[in-house]
Amino acid sequence: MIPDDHPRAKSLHYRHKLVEGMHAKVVTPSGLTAHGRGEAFDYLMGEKTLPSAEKAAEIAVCAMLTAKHPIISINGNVAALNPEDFVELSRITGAKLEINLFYQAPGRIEAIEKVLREAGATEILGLGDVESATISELSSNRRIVDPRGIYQADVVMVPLEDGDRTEALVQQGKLVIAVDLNPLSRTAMHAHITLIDNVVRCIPVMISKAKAMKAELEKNTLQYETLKAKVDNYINKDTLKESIKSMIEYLSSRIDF
Ligand code: PTJ
Repeated sequence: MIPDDHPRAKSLHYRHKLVEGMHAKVVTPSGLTAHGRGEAFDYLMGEKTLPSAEKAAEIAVCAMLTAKHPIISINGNVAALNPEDFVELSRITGAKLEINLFYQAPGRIEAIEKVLREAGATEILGLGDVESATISELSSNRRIVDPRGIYQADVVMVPLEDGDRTEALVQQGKLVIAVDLNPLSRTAMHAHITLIDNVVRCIPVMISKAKAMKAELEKNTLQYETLKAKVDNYINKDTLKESIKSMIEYLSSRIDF
């Protein structure tokens, strides 16, 4: 039980979700280490969404709304942290949810499916109900994909990812959107659009941007061509550089504590 007035209540709350998720087979034990690494980078940015992440979130939504076949890849950590947000983002953008795991173990896919259904998901790919397809450039378990999902996707969102798959998906000509608190990770550097932020903060930001853009598209005050142009003109390296600068500035501001 975490007291509400604990100075780090929010952070402990999410940590607790991961531990519970691990007991329920949703999270792999290595997921706890990955979370700890993420927490450390989150400290360096003051645990807030940076302006560069806001910008990347906007472009990511533009890419999803203009995609022919967008997919959101779901792993154990995101299923434990904020499944409702991913279900909502999927509903608003039309990007389907596909479970894709690095660490496969009996019962994990079913445990994650249960969490997603409880969060309101109606259609979930990657359940193994059809013969799987393979991403030949990959040797990890992530190579096994759903032929109706990641295999044929033009835009793939990979929140909290390991580097190999991002590189393989890029090699396959797909546009990759990553969420990673570490601006120096291979995923962050190889993706086309990287949100340097915590998934629990930036998915709600994406949802509100998607809602606003869709309302404008419906009113004809915004055109799909404009969204496409924003994606084409976006330079991910600038986002990475800006986020690193923000971290340095934040750390410098803390020296006189
Ligand atoms: O559920 P599975 O089997 O698919 O496995 C999922 C993990 C996350 C264990 C697997 O993909 C993995 O090992 O990932 P890595 O290589 O540890 O990379 C995870 C990256 O996510 C690191 O760069 C972390 O800094 C970052 N990260 C951790 N927590 C968050 C995060 N980024 C955004 N939001 C977070 N909450």
